[in-house]
Amino acid sequence: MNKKIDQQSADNIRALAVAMVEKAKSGHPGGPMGGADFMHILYSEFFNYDPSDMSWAFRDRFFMDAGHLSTLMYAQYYLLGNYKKEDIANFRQWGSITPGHPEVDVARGIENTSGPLGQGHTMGVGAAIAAKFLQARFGDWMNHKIYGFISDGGIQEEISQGAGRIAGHLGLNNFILFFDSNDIQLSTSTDEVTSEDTAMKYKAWGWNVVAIDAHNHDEIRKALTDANNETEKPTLIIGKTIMGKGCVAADGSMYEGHCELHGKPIGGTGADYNKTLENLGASSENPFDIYSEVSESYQKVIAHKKTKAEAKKVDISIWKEANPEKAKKLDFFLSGNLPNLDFSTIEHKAGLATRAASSGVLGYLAEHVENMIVSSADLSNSDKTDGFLKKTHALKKGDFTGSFLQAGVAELTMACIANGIALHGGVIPVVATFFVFSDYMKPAIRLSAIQELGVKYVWTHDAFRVGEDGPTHQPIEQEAQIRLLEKLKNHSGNPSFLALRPADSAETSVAWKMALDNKNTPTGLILSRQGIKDIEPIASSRYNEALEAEKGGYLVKKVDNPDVVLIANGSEVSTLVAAAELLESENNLKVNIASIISEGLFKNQSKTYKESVIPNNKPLFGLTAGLPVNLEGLVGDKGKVFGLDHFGYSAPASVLDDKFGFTAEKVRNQVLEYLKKV
Ligand SMILES: Cc1ncc(C[n+]2csc(CCOP(=O)(O)OP(=O)(O)O)c2C)c(N)n1
Repeated sequence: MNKKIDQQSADNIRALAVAMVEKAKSGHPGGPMGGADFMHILYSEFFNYDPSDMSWAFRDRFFMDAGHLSTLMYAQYYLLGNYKKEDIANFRQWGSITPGHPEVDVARGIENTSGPLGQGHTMGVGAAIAAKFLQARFGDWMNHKIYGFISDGGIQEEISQGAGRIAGHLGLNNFILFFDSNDIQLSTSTDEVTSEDTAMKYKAWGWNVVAIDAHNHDEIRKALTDANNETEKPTLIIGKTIMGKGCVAADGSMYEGHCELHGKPIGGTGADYNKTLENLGASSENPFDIYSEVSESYQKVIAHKKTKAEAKKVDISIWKEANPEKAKKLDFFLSGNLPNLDFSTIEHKAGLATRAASSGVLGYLAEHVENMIVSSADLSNSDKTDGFLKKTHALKKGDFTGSFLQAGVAELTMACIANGIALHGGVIPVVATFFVFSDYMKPAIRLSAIQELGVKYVWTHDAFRVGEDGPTHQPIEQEAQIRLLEKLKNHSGNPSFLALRPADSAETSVAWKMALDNKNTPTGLILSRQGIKDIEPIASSRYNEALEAEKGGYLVKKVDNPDVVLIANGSEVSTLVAAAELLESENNLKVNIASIISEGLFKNQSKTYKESVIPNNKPLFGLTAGLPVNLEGLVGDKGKVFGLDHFGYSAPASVLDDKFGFTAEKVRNQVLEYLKKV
């Protein structure tokens, strides 16, 4: 401990943050200046990781909530050798590895993408759950910590209620959240928008809460030491900080604590850029330099961390030798590979709702995939994740041997937790709710997509056939929204989401297979509430034929030279089968039917394949219980899509089918009308 060097290090971080924002002419200097002391003490004295092996599975994790404070992380990891000077000087520029808000980059210490306030620390809660899950199976030697960093904005975001409740309820003592409490936010000071007692709020959720002066290094040390020793509860360290700590005006007076320091280069505020750098011990000619004494000190920090990690790795290899079976299993979990699964062996009763078929698959997975956490937002008996739950038990405080997370009614929190579980690694997250409530999850789905995480979303009650519950519970426009993500590429150049709406039980088994095989993007399974007549196999077994869904779409009914090709996904495929029977028996028409489980995946197939399913020289008719746009891209200008263009109504599902025109008879008539015009 060297007071002078600690002060210099924190000041160096402040100066770097100020300089990065000034050069980029964009960013947030004031917050990082306040949080610098905490970061330096955390990273130089507490945070365990191996600088030569950044993706080491048993490293501590740092989950940033306040993504606008990315300079804080870049400056800190620059001192730790993960960035070069030019990276720091290129903050927020095209092609740089220091973007405006951090994106997942584990090799450099960036564990999560953050920016939308509130989600970052909730991902930390997810990572803490994953760590506890693994610890319960492999032993307490696996005692790494998950640190979170949150600001006033994140504390105010509604999601912090879900994260706080769940972390407290589960007793996540491995989660340590630092709250940079500077009482300033973007447009106002906090007292203009809130009068809550944040400490009491977190205490009420079962947290250990401590308030400190977070510019006082000894207080930071004590808080972190106590938090690390906590055995029962997550810890919230409320660190009082000063926005723009260290800023100086042109006349040499201090210029700290001002709202305008939050979000613009300090040269454009009452502070003076050069005077501030000078006050922080930096040179205005070389503002991106690491001070020589700080550099020396950090070399020692890096060496010490390596030595500590090496010692821990020796302990781990001793454990592995003594526990070869467990070690093998642990390595397998961490590899991200799947065990051998044979979905063809899952038997479904006839005519199941696809949510019920999914329940059967989940029961199979509960017996064959040991590292899955399935979660439901208080709907497990409706979304049928209870098929999994029946074979395990829920996670609870002090007992993480189960594999089910009862998230309570908190869809967004649950989805963010799933992102955090995926980011941690070693555990596959599945989250479930009604499809209409995917609306409550959108911000997290978007981050699953950006971060390229293999989260599995299970959405049941997929259409107006929810029935009596009425328009609030009947999804209409949701499929169109989710399918938009299939059209949006991630930074690896792939469709950022895989949306699967299976047509019957066999396709549901295949959809689950596809979901598990899809490790690099999120997958959504869109499942029916009502029973569906199974599709008849054409030649072989129904499951084998349904495997063609892996190409995104295929023909479930095939004749030579059809008069019309009918197109749908999900339960509308069986409606088309019923309509086709009428068209063939009573109207003497020849009909093909295509089941397109994922438009995005289908569009990526070869032209020849696509044309073998949806020919461009035949009349095309699409049926969807959602907006017509769901199928317009498949049917094209010459075809016709029958869908809904209004919200649902409260009535029994069969009545709605009739009123909305989704009976076999009415669909047949629609097809005939259409054929008259082509
Ligand atoms: C969900 C969400 N809403 C709004 C914003 C825009 N935004 C960025 S920072 C901020 C408030 C910043 O206040 P605080 O969290 O206290 O950070 P500090 O001022 O201490 O830097 C807002 C509203 C955001 N990033 N995320």
